[in-house]
Amino acid sequence: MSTGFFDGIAPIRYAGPDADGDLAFRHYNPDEIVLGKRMEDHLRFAVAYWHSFAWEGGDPFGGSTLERPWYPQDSMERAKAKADAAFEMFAILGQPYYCWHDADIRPDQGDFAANLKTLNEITDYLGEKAEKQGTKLLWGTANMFSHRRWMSGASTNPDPEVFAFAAATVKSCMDATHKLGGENYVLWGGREGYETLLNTDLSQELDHMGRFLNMVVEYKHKIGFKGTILVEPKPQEPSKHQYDFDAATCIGFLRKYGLEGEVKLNLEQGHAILAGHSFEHEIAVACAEGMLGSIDMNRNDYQSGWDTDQFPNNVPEVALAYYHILKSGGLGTGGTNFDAKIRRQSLDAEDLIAGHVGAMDICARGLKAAAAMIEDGGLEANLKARYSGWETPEAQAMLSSDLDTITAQVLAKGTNPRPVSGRQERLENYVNRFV
Ligand code: XUL
Ligand code: CO
Repeated sequence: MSTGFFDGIAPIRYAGPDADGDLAFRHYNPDEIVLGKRMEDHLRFAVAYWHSFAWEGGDPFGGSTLERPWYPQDSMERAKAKADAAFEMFAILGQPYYCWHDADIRPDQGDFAANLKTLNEITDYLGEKAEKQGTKLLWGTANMFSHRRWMSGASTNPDPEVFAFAAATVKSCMDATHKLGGENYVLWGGREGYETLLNTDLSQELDHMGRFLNMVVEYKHKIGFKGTILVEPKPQEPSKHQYDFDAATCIGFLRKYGLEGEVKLNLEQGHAILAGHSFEHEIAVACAEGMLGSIDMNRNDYQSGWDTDQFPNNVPEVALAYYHILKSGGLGTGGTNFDAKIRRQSLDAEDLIAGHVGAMDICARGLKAAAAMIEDGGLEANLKARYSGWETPEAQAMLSSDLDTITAQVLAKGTNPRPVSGRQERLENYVNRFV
């Protein structure tokens, strides 16, 4: 049933770079072939249900600013109205995928059994709509950070009853994701961390988190879920210290608990910035280990230092991210999820549409620029030249040698390396020719 919220907004179409008006795609052309594959199949866009439909416009200093026909979000009737509006927006945008937390889609009825009932009911409803419309679930996840029960963590909570509640919650969300044909399942541990070491046994908490994730993987195999299990790094916020700090920390954690072949990473641009990294750094670290799973394409404000979850709007940043993704073979079962929200002053339905349209266009431009750099091969040729010294048999033999032998060779040859330019400015100029 239409809520009327998006009435008057026509489906967004590709109209080329000279299109009139702001509600048209200038670059995102789903059927355009890029490096032998449809643009839509490279990018695999997803809408984040929480920001677009559940978030009411609050910030740390003020409550709701938005008005929506499905507020207050406390009944099954309005949860269904919210789903109706969500699917209307997916259709207007031509979005192939969406993502949810349990708490975004169902009303909160208090205890576990009641929430399980509403989760099952609403996911049946979403399933029928998805089937009709052809919209797919990129991933499902459990919100184990908003309710006060999670304030000291979920799987890392000192209270075993909260661990049990978390296990049951994740099982219910994995079941729902599986039922809807979800292509991934995500765990982001916003409260899996600590506020102060004065009350925290860090080593026990990490062991519990490792065991919990193993249970998730065991359950995935038990139910025959074919999607990918993903963890999403973030250094802090809401916890002061979050255990899944960044890609490198997560990879170390996954190896320690024997999960490196089972779990990949969902990397978010804004989280990379909070960790003091660039997005392409995080992507390159994951790719180097074969652990890139999916991306959340939303930036932070560079001055405020918060997780502001804004739609992407910087082509060079996005182009470098997709460059590393394309180089490592693409997103696989993952996609480009806009874990992004409009600003709290952006009240209108058109603002929500425009945020996504701009983001989709920016990603299309970034993808095309990345593909052009790959086809041109300039960066790859530079890398090959820079490391070409390692192609000789002597250099390769050194890697299985030892310090004594190498030192003797240095003395015998009178080795005295001549530094060569890293050519950074020339490479930056090269990239700027494509973006
Ligand atoms: C929070 C965040 C989450 C995850 C899913 O910063 O990014 O929305 O993407 O729980
Ligand atoms: Co995210």
